[in-house]
Amino acid sequence: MTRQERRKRFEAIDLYPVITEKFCAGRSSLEICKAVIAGGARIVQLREKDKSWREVCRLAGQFRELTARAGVLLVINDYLDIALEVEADGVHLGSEDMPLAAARNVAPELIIGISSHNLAEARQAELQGADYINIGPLYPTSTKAGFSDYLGPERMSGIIQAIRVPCTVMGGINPDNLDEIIRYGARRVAMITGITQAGDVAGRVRELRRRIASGL
Ligand code: TZP
Ligand code: MG
Repeated sequence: MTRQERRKRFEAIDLYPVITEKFCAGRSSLEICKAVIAGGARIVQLREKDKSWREVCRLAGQFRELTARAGVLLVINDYLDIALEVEADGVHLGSEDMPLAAARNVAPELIIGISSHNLAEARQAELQGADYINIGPLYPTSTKAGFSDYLGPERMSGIIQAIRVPCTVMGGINPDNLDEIIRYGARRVAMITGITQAGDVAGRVRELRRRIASGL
């Protein structure tokens, strides 16, 4: 697939499940990947911070098999080399990862997502050519250490309105605060634990997608 085709499919996503095995409530990340696909997700991100390169690469290959079969986009967090190795659709990079321009040189056909924590960072990522921008954390969350400044729905809304490339929003989003962020304009919602810790993951994905779509 070309980058343009990938970008077009990215634009149409609603829910963006991000899978980290240690937040999967004792289940394997592969099992959770299968469940999010069964629930109708159109994209999955593999995000592993504590596993070896080899282990992440092995998991990424398994995620690729499942997602390719279902026509689901696959994005790898942090590791551009693994994204290329398994023929993922994209890579998600933060401020401590490979810079966007360098990643683009190496991988011209991948979509590149960039993390931002405020409007200035989001604008900079857009100027540098990010394919999408993640905004967060919106609310306190146990999965993202070292933050004290949470954006909340109003600042989130300001950033979404100021940016032209697709924005995803993340951080502490769950079924209880989803309506609020939809009211403030969120249309692409990324979640780790709001999905991976659900008892019925496929059912949770179905419910969240329906609620995001109904906000359109
Ligand atoms: N970036 C901003 S918040 C976050 C990341 C990776 C963690 C979100 O996890 P959860 O469980 O959806 O709050
Ligand atoms: Mg990173």
